[in-house]
Amino acid sequence: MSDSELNPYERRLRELRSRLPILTFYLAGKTQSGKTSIVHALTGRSREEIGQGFRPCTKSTRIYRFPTDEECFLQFVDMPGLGDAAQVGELFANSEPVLSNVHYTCLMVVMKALDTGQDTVRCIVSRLRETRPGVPVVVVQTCLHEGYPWREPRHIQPYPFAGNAFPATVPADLARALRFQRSWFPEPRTWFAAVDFTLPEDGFQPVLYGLEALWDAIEQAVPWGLREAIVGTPDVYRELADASFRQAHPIVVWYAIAAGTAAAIPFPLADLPTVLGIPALMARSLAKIYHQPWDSNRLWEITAALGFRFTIRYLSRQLTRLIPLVGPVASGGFIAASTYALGIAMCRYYGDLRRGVLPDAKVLRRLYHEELRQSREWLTRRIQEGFSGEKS
Ligand SMILES: Nc1nc2c(ncn2[C@@H]2O[C@H](COP(=O)(O)OP(=O)(O)OP(=O)(O)O)[C@@H](O)[C@H]2O)c(=O)[nH]1
Ligand SMILES: [Mg+2]
Repeated sequence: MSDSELNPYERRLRELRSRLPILTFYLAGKTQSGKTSIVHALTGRSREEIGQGFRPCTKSTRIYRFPTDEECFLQFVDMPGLGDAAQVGELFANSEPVLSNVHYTCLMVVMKALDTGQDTVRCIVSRLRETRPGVPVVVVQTCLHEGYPWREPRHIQPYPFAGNAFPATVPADLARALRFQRSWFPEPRTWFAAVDFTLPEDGFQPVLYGLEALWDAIEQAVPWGLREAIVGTPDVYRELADASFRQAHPIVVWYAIAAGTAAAIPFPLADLPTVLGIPALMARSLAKIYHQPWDSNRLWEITAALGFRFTIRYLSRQLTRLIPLVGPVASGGFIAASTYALGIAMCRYYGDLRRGVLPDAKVLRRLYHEELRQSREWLTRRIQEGFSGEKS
């Protein structure tokens, strides 16, 4: 969309984007090693959507932004067909346009558990260690069942691959192969996860075997609260879980961070018009996901019922006084948490409408206040990151 087609709030949001923190995963691995399957498992998006979503970025990279190109707090940079070491050297330099935002970076190395020919991938890791030693590395070992001696589609339970000392339930050859691959990466700030992300028709249960271990590795490598941002807290997820909510939740997180960041820009530059415009933009995005008509009057009904309008008006009047008292980041955190809680209430509202149920104001208020309380701390951390420079 060109700038002239945007409304003033959208235009301000576009300007604000460069300040929003983004987490970048570089995916390094041979073709067919399972890179796209990992993006699918982490984001819940279908393999087709992800395949179409990857755009060429540089000569040797493609990029997939999540949840959308515009509303993005996470991006995956796929490095397909890296043939030789010379290309690897260029890679990080060539990717600088991707790295213009304040962000966290993590290299995810993907290899089939039984594949011992990994020279290029090993070269990528050592090159990265030289140029950017702070970047954490997560090594993902895929296709575990290729190392099972039995024929039937059956995984080892309980999941035995968490540490490096595998129990006797792991076939000896598979254990040896996994340990051998892990021995290539002795440096600190390296985490490992063994997974088998099969297709439903393969007959294995669970289909995403090892996903918990992968999340654990990611949370240790990049303490960003990424899982929370993608799927929500267990409470909110239990209450609202459905396909639309999975789509909607990361969008809500993005708007919340955007609103908080706009509010936290040191006064007198604090971007209040953007803060005030965000609820409408967020509601419009959510209405689309829930296949509901967009109607701004409805939005003002919900926000009034929740006390959200009061909060924002109050804050915008008080910001001059609040910022010196609690600081811009804490004020931003409060705005972010209010926006997040409003977004969650809207998901409930639109979800009810879609099911043909009349939304209950009491339920919306309860959700709003619960989420306001629970989300403040982690959203404030995200905003803090946006203002404190590059992390890795
Ligand atoms: N059994 C099993 N199959 C997997 C796993 N990961 C990926 N696959 C399958 O392997 C094939 C390739 O997976 P992708 O995720 O597309 O691999 P990729 O690295 O993105 O491949 P390119 O984009 O071609 O480089 C697909 O058929 C996947 O279903 C895994 O952990 N276990
Ligand atoms: Mg792929």
